[in-house]
Amino acid sequence: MGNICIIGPRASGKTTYLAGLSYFNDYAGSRSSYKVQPLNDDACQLVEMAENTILQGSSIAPTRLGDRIHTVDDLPYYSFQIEIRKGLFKPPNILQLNVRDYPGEVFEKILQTNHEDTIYTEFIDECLMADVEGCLLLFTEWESSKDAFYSKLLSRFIAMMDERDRLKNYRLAVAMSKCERGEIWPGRLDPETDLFGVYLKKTLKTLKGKLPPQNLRFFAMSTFGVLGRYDPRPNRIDDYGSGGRASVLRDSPRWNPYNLIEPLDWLHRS
Ligand SMILES: Nc1nc2c(ncn2[C@@H]2O[C@H](COP(=O)(O)OP(=O)(O)OP(=O)(O)O)[C@@H](O)[C@H]2O)c(=O)[nH]1
Ligand SMILES: [Mg+2]
Repeated sequence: MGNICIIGPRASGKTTYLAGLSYFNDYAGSRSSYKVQPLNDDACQLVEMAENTILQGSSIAPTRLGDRIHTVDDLPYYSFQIEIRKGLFKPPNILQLNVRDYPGEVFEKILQTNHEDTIYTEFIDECLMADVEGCLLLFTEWESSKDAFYSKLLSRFIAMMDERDRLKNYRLAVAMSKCERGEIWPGRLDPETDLFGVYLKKTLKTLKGKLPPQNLRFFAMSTFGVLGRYDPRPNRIDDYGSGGRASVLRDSPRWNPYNLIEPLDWLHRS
């Protein structure tokens, strides 16, 4: 099994994360080494997306709720087998990851959800279904207005977990994405204290106040990463033309993602 949902606001890097995970299908540059094998057509297309877009120095298009998207089933659904190894003599953690690529828009509207909005209620129902192990929640912005908004939004999400009896049996991996950014890169070592405890205090308090500690963990990750082990400059260029929300890879041959697998490994651990 391995139904995990990946959610987060617009432009938090969800689709790029999935493309990066698929492209590095045999990766040893992380604390664990891992292999990723696509199991359906959509998942195979993610590798092409990485090759034709990210590696070419372009940005992946936002996932949008357009005219052709009426239900969650119209959104891409990816299925992979992932094998994670932590050492030669330890058995691998093998998971089948089934995940839908939701647009950030549906996450941001959690507070406004009403029963007439089919796709929004379907989104919540699907994320909190009984066979979903947990959720990877990506954040990238940290202004205090965002902190207040995310905190309220997560209170609502947690209330909906409770309504569905998922409060005590649902894991939440909360990650700061794009952590190659200079001002937050040092905070990656202890993201709970040095990222969430500094930049998203209200959000942190809401989560810790309501969820069992064993089901909540904080991560920092970056699909783009930095230029090298001894070169901590971010491997990205900001694309200011798009309002500062878009960035592209700076040096494709030096693409080394940071910490992509760790949240999945934790979410799937028994
Ligand atoms: N600096 C940096 N930018 C990134 C990283 N990952 C993604 N991005 C950029 O962030 C922007 C948004 O990425 P997406 O993957 O489209 O984000 P999303 O969460 O899928 O957004 P929606 O589909 O709109 O919900 C793009 O310009 C990406 O190139 C990263 O690790 N570092
Ligand atoms: Mg997307």
